[in-house]
Amino acid sequence: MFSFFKKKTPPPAPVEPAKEEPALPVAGTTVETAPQAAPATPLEPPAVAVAAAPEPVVTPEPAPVESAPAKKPSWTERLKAGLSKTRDKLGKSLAGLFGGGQIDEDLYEELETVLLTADMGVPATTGLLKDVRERVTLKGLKDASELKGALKESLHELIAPLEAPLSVEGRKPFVIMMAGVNGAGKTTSIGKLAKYYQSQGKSVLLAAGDTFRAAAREQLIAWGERNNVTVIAQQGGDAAAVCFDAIQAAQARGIDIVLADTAGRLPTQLHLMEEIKKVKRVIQKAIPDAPHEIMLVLDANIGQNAINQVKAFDDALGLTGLVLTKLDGTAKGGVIAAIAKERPVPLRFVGVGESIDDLRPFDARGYVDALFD
Ligand SMILES: Nc1nc2c(ncn2[C@@H]2O[C@H](COP(=O)(O)OP(=O)(O)O)[C@@H](O)[C@H]2O)c(=O)[nH]1
Ligand SMILES: [Mg+2]
Repeated sequence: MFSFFKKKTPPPAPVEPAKEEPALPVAGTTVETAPQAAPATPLEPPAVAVAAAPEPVVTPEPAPVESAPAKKPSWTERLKAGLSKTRDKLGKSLAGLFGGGQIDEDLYEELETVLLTADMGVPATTGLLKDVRERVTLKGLKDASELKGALKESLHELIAPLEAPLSVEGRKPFVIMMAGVNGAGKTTSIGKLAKYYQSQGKSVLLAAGDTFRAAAREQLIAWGERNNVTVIAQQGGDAAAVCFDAIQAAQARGIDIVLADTAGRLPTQLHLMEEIKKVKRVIQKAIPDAPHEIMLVLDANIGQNAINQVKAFDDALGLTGLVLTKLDGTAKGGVIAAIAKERPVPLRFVGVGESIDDLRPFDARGYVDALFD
């Protein structure tokens, strides 16, 4: 099941980037997990497949659990359920506001507090209030019950530009590089995205670019085996080399999409930010216009911190897209409005759970409806 390519090259260059990286930065031993001849049922937990791995397989994170196949709730229902905490917080306060009575300054003040509490941030909140006021004046609204519609429209207008679905057409392979802090959901999202694209008939290859922790590599390898996806990994290699190898393998095999995992890092860890810039540069050596997508994965629970992360990673890498995970279980779903206002990088996907289909393209209207209705 495994094939090993031993590459007799000198040890890896130090992480500190030289001005010019070698054309072919290979190091360590490339481990490739080929798809199994008889594919396991997608999403089923691994049976014995992982036992054949060259090292003991560590499963650091719980495997995605498939929700009951019988009556699976629709995505809208799951989005709504996922956003329930944000909605509870917002909705409870808003229900009081929209209950009736006059639209007056007190009401606007309360609305301001509610929006700030949902982590929309000051700039977005100020902008939304101004917009709502204009709508109220324009339409001659008097009653507080009419305010909800105005707010929904304002919010939709604000976040609609974030709805820009990722097109993976026109490039082969289309290279997607993931970035983000530890635990944001990068590896999990790669698994979900691999399934998402496979279900659209695309072939996918994964690059185990989180080379800092052996467990991270094993997590991706185990996932790939379970789901019949090739994973390119290296023992003792560096992330740039793994990604380079993965792209070459994808080119050789006519693979449609390469999903490159990377180690978690904080934007304040400058040496690690340099390291991920190097990963990007080395990917460019394999394909000059790659990576075609640089995605920052954000945990919605971090609320307003998301803005700082988006700005820092965008400044360092030039982000082309975002994934917002864990909208379930957070009351901070309003952070989408803050991103739209302060650094509008397209929000490609949102995650509302650990199950494999809990990641979907962002739909601004669906989000607003799930929040208010
Ligand atoms: N509830 C929930 N958990 C998630 C979501 N996305 C990822 N996770 C969990 O977050 C944890 C960290 O994910 P992981 O992909 O390993 O993060 P990484 O360090 O960025 O690669 C795991 O337990 C995942 O199952 C999501 O959308 N909702
Ligand atoms: Mg990871």
